[in-house]
Parts: sequence; C-alpha cells; structure tokens
Amino acid sequence: DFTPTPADKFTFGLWTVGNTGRDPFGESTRNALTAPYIVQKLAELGAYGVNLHDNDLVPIDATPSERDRIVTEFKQALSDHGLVVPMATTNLFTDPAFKDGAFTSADARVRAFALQKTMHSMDLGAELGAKTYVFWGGREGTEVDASGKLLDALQWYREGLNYLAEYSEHQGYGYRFALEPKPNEPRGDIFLPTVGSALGFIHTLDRPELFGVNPEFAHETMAGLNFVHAVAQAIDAGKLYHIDLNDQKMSRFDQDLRFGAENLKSAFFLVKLLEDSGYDGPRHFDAHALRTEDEAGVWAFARGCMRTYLMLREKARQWSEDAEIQAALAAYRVEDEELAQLTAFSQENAQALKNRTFDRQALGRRGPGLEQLDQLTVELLLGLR
Ligand code: GLT
Ligand code: MN
Ligand code: MN
Ligand code: MN
Repeated sequence: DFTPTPADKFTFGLWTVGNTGRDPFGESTRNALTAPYIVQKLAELGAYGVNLHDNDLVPIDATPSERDRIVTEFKQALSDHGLVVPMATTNLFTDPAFKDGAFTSADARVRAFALQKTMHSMDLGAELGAKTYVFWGGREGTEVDASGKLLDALQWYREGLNYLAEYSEHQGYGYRFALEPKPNEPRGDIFLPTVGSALGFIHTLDRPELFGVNPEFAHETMAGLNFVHAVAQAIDAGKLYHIDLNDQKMSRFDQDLRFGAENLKSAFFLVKLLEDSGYDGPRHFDAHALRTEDEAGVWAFARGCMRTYLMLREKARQWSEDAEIQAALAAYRVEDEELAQLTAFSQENAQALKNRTFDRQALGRRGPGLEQLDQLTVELLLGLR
C-alpha cells in the first residue's frame, strides 16, 4: 500500500497543516491547532519531520520565559512522537515593520532588525536540530520602482545574507541556506523571482558554497515556468538544498494546492526526476487544505500529499521497467562513435568536423517517436498498462 513511513522523508511546515483558511477576503474557517498536536498528528500519519518559522512556534511578543516553556513543550512532543525539524526559517513578512522589505528595506533600522530577528530564529532552529535554513523573501520587492532602490536592494540583500552566513559559521551551526524564489505575492514584484535568478545571485555571495535553492512548484508555475525544468537546473548546479512541493494553476494567485491536485503529469515527472537524481533531502509539502475544509479535511489533505507522492514514485518505477517505454526511449537517442571522436575538441578534429558531410534532409525527416512515448506514459499514469 501507499502508507508513508519516516524513511520517505516527508515533512510539513507548522504553517501548512496549521493554516486556518484566512485569505485576503475572508476570516479563518478553522481553529488554530497547537504545535504539539500537529507533531502528534503528523507522526501518526507517517511523516518524518516538521518545519517552522520562528513565529509559527513562538509569538513575536513572547517573553523569554514564555519562549522557553513553548520550546520545551515542543521538543517534548518531537521526542515523544519521533519527529525531527530538518528546516527552519524566519517570518520576515507578517509584522508591519517589514511592509517594505526586511533585508532590502530602504530603512537601515528595519534591515538591522531583520538581521537580529533572523539570528534569534537561527538559534531556535539550531536548538531544534535544523540543518537547512530557508530564506523566502516574501516582502523583499516593490510595487513602485519610484523607490529607486533596485541596485541598492540587491546589495543590501547580499550583505544581509553574507552576514548571516558568517553568523552561522561562527556559531558552528553548520546550516546550509536555501533561497526560495517567488515572482510576486505578497509584493507586486519580488526580488530574485525565479530559480534561475536565485542561482545567479548565489554566485555573487561571499560563501556561495553555503547557499542553494528551495524551489516551490507553485512559485515557478505562477511565473509561467516549467517547475521540473527549474528543479533539474538546480540539481545540475548542485544547489537543490530543499524543495517545496504543492500544486498550482498557472496565472493565478498563490494557491498552495495539495501535491498532484492540479498538474498530475508534471508531478509525475518531478517525482521521477527527484528519485532518479538521488536527491536525499526532505520532501517538504508547502501547501494547505482548501479553505472549505474542517480539521478532518486537513488530515485528508496531508495524507493525500504523501500518498500521491508514493503512488507517483511507484509509477516512476513501473515506467523504468516498462519494456515498450524503454524501447521507445532507447530509439529516441541516437549515438554515433565516429562523431563522438570528432566532437572531442582538437584542432584536427575541428578541421575534420568542418569537412564532414551531413545528410541534413535525413536528419530533418527523422521522427523521434515522442508522441508514442508520451502516450505510453499517459496510459501508464492512467493505470491501463
Ligand atoms: C509562506 C510562503 C512559502 C514559504 C514559507 C517560508 S512561508 O507560506 O508562501 O512559500 O515557503 O517562509
Ligand atoms: Mn506557494
Ligand atoms: Mn507559499
Ligand atoms: Mn514555499
């Protein structure tokens, strides 16, 4: 069956199953769940871990003793139920102080406060055992570029991330940092809007080896991009440090739908890519139950995310063992030993390649068989093979 176990490394954020259904037009439709209760329920469902923002657990105005009591209770629940906290992050978007950005605010006091808040949150994450630290720059952006700060904002962003990487190393936390891109929402335009932008920016940091990406299905899809391609590029760069799984219709507000709820075929190729690549990090669901749902619907949502992943993993296994699919795949690729030599660069090979004759018309006539390969995939996904 498709019942998850901790070995599958499924994680949820406290903010995901804890989502109460509030949206810009309406109030909560569900009661808040306490963190220890979420830990217990996720463990019962077979999850591996739970991730959090500082303020998902500790309210922003908690006193030090309140903080300690909350953290102690949470750690007790984690050890009672055998859940881990692989990833932590900072809420730099809810408080009005961050309304025009945190690390990229034009107000130096806000930037310093963002550093202070993040260091405290990194301390909390380290105390809970987190090894991955996510930066989702929800408020890092603009609505109006009359702000005139585009180049400064990138420099401030860089200085903030460099500072926090130094802090982590100094404290011996050993964090790997994962930048999470998103094109818009809540800002009109968010800085570093796509996986490609984040990968480019990382190479301008002082310690690029400490930074990777946390791509989210919904976010690349909102940008009209192919999420599976984005993840492949992150893997190729050695930068897939974490991943946010969910689903999304293109050109909509951020929906954070149950994994596989909308783009089942893309979800299949994503699972196949992750499994084939040897990615061994957490499979984190950054999604929430529909606003229509009660608490039972929340757990149906969480179970559904994990079951769909496992079913697609099984389909990926079938795909790689299906003789007809493998034959079509083998026929799709054409290798040529003589050309393999000529395309290894040397002066002579280059000269020989320039002199070589190609049957251009024949190359253009060849049908690679992708229609059949894709149809076989669809039939496999529909359970009819
Ligand atoms: C927020 C956002 C997510 C990010 C989280 C990390 S919080 O819910 O929409 O995509 O991953 O800060
Ligand atoms: Mn999202
Ligand atoms: Mn989100
Ligand atoms: Mn996310």
